[in-house]
Amino acid sequence: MSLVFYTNPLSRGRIVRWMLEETGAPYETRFVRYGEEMNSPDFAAINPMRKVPALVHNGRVVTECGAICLYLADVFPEAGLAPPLADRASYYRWMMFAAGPWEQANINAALGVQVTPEQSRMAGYGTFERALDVLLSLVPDTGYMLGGKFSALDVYAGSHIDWAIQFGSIPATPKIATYLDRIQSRPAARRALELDEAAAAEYGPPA
Ligand SMILES: N[C@@H](CCC(=O)N[C@@H](CS)C(=O)NCC(=O)O)C(=O)O
Repeated sequence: MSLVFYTNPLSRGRIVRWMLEETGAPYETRFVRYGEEMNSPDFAAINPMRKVPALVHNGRVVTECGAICLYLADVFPEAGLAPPLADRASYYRWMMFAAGPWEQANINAALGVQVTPEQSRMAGYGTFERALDVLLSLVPDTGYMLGGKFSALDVYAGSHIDWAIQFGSIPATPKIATYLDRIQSRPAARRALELDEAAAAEYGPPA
């Protein structure tokens, strides 16, 4: 079994690192520096978008954080990170919501892109406010986004919520902070953070 993780420690790759640590599977990390290395023909052959993260599993490439999380949950079922097949409606629904509408809403807000009411009909996320309301409706008072069991949705959508707080897009209410603490205090989440923090100075973005 070969599992190679291409990432930069200061990137969305942190989501995938956490997910990899949750699976417990052994993997090799190859750090990719921003700029020349990420735009090199070698890396473009893996991800023509020239972005991290990317995963190569037994020669097969998976890119896009959300897709990688779904993929890892399926490839390592013993880790119990995906609900049973018959019970995946909310799982798929909210993974895709976080990867599509929410991500676009958040990035546009961060870039200062405002959509008019007419344009919001065409924008997949409608308005930032509505997308945010929906995202935050996933935060549970107790347990996890899908109920009593932690899943890849907590890794992925939980990371989006954490990043939105860090970027100043949303406030950290006590309920959100309690939920984030619940998921981020997991041993796998802590290990993942330590690994990326340790590599950040050497491989982080150029000054
Ligand atoms: N939609 C992609 C986004 C990946 C992405 O934008 N990665 C950034 C780092 S967080 C990147 O590699 N940027 C380098 C560049 O564009 O030069 C995903 O979810 O994986």
